[in-house]
Amino acid sequence: MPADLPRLQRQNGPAPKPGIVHLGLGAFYRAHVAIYVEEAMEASGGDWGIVGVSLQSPTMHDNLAPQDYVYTAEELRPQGPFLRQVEILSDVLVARDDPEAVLRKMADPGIRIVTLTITEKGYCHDPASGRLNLDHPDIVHDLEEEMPLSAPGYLVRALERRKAAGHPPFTVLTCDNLPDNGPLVRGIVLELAERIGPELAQWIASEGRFPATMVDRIVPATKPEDVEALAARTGRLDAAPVTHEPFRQWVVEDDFVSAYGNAARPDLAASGVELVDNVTPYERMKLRMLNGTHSALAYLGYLAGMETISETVADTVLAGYVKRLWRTEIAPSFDAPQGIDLAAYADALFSRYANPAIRHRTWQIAMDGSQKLPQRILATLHDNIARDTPSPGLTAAVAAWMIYVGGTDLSGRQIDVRDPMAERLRSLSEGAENAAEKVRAFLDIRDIFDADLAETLRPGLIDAYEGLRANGVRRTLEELQ
Ligand code: CS2
Repeated sequence: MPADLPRLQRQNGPAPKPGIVHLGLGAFYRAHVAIYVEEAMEASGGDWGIVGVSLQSPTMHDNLAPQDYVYTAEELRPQGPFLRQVEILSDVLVARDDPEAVLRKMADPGIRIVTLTITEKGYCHDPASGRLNLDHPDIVHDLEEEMPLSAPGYLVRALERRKAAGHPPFTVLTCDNLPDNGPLVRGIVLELAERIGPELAQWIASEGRFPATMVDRIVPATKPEDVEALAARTGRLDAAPVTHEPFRQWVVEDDFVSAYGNAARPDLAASGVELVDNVTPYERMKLRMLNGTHSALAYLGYLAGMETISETVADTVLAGYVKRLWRTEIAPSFDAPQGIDLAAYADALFSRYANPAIRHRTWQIAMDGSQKLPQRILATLHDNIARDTPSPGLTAAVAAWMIYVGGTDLSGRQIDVRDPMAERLRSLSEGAENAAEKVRAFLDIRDIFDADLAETLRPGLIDAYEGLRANGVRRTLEELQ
């Protein structure tokens, strides 16, 4: 890091008074929700400063504290970057180091919303059923101890304190790419609360609010070279900038805790948030059209030796593949939200993927596939089977995932697989003799595949797995045309 430069500083006066606690302070949130909230406050006021919480790592705190929690958001426009200094964070806490400080802040009546970007695995649920996983070690801990480890644990214990103090609950606003994310987190919180105290669960069920949301902006992980390039450009050190594409979308179900009246949420519409009664059609479109093809391109692209998403769509075979996926396998599987033309949506996605300024690594998107596959790809496969429509492209994507999590690429090199199930997946693959056995072993994981889906997918998956291993990615995909 270029340490001899002056540090970034706050420019617009003192930090705003907080109204939001955010769990899981990563690049996505800082490049998306935080900017919407800052713009809403600029437009209409209110106390909507954000206290960020990292559940595990002190890195974000250590990078941001010396610059008073301000950071640069670098919008990667094709004609060159546009810089914005974001000043909405008022503090960053590290839950692992000081859980009491986090609970105290979440219980403060000035906090009216708790937002979450904890990634799929942070919900400690079973991805196939959407229910709380009571065997998850953090949940086992949180049921025994008052100081939680898991995000659901923090939500329940903080709500418990608010109930005891006679304060209304906060609205829980999940911003993760999960299907029906609001009802999902509500179910998880209620299941945990029920075990801690039925009265608490009843209070949360009647007073709490868990609006669903659809969030969208491509935000690659910040790399050391991004920090250096920015410092060279501005002459100031920002240890934690974010880079992001120009596009953004946030659709929010307008259902916040009513006790706070007009102060229940920032004026989100003022910053372009779409407030709707039902987020599900938007969520389904985004998870299937964007995240589904992102994951497909990540596994197939990685196995084809491609480092970034823009490299995958610059290749004619993969470009043809993803366009066909949208047209023939994904778009026909669901009803578009009213007024949206899915062909135009797919064209826009293609241009977003092709932006060469965004270096979004296939390896980054390939992480945590066991938690992502069900809502991104398997739900589409399920609906296509019900409609009797073949899905050779999505099947090839699932086969590529199976090869990827087996831990060895098509040339025999090791893959650094990051997934909460990584060890189990690798040992299943290594313990099976041939493609057919490997596919069968993966399909038997009920946390990911339901039994009927597994049965129907098996023959096609074995063919695709063998095809990819024998002929490589490009030839296999060419043969699908
Ligand atoms: C990506 C998403 O990493 C991933 O799995 O598919 O982070 C994607 O970039 C965002 O959902 C875009 O809104």
